[in-house]
Amino acid sequence: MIKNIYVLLIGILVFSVVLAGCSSPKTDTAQEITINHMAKNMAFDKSTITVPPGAHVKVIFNNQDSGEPHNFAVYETSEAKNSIFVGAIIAGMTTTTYEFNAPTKVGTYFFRCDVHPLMNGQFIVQTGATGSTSGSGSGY
Ligand SMILES: [Cu+2]
Repeated sequence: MIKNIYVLLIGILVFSVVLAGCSSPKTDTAQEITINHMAKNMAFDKSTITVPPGAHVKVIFNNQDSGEPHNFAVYETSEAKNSIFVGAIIAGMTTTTYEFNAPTKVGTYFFRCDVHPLMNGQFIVQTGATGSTSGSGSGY
């Protein structure tokens, strides 16, 4: 009988912990951002991409250059030494979706095509950003 009470108490304890876990505020849920990004005529179609810190970023990447390999990669700086995300190279004409998490630290980072480093731009992490792009992009 005493043993049964212990089992019941442990049951209540486990249930309480599970319940507490479920009701805690979801402050750590990453914001989902979708960006359309295109490579055409050996250039990207935008020069800045702005997202909120720690966002889960989906880049729908459309390579419009027939037979030409391009990718999308994000680095800490324009030296392209420390990568944040390196997308697989795809030959045009193809569309692929890249997914990665943006840095949690606010700042101006760098994106480029690894095959054609002159195709590049700024990847900006900004508090309150909703996922926006601007510019006409650089290339060859
Ligand atoms: Cu390229």
